[in-house]
Amino acid sequence: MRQVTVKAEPAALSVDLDSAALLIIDMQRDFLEPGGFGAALGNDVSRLQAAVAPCKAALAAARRLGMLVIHTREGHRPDLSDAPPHKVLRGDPALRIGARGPMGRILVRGEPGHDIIAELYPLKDEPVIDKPGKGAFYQTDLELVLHNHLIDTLFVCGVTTEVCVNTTVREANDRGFRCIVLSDCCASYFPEFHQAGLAMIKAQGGIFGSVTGSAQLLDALAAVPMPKTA
Ligand code: TIU
Repeated sequence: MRQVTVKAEPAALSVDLDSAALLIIDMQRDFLEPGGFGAALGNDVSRLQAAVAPCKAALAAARRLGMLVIHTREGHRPDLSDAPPHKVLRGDPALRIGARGPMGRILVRGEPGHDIIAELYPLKDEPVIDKPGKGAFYQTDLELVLHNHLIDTLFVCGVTTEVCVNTTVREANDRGFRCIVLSDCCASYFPEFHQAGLAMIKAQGGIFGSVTGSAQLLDALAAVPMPKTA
């Protein structure tokens, strides 16, 4: 047990780092870079850049302490058989899921745009969960991976705050996982939705989870010794 106290809202939390994981949601080129899915939906993708440096700092701290780090990616099979037709048919046909863009086929697994941005690229031993939906538990083995690692608490980063982060936090909460969302490690194309998305999580005594910042997490982790290597 490596117990730390993390300042958070609505209240400070005691966390055993050996039962905690860092979950980084959909920090993919398709959402953060021009020419991908986020841009195809009409968004200003530069708004998501704010989350990159805080995510990088949280990732470095988690890796230093040997915490489990899990990455997710939203995307579909090349034949789109796992993509609901109404999701595919939305928007301009030239910019739909499966259409060719500057980073390959939009939101399709194996294409350059589907991959995680270089700054946060997963290490070989870090699980990457490919998910067809917004929630990271839907039609994936994330819950199994967490149970096998005896994880009960998730520090959550990623994009976008009100879409894939919120959906995943709600799914996690119903499955008994405690979520601590790192506010500056998340971002939205809509600043007001970012704020509202965080407010919804921590309202009512933390109805879906807690919210804190990367600085509060780094403070809590600063004094923790690195794990003993075998
Ligand atoms: N559009 C939007 O805000 N988000 C998504 O479509 N997916 C994720 O949030 N990852």
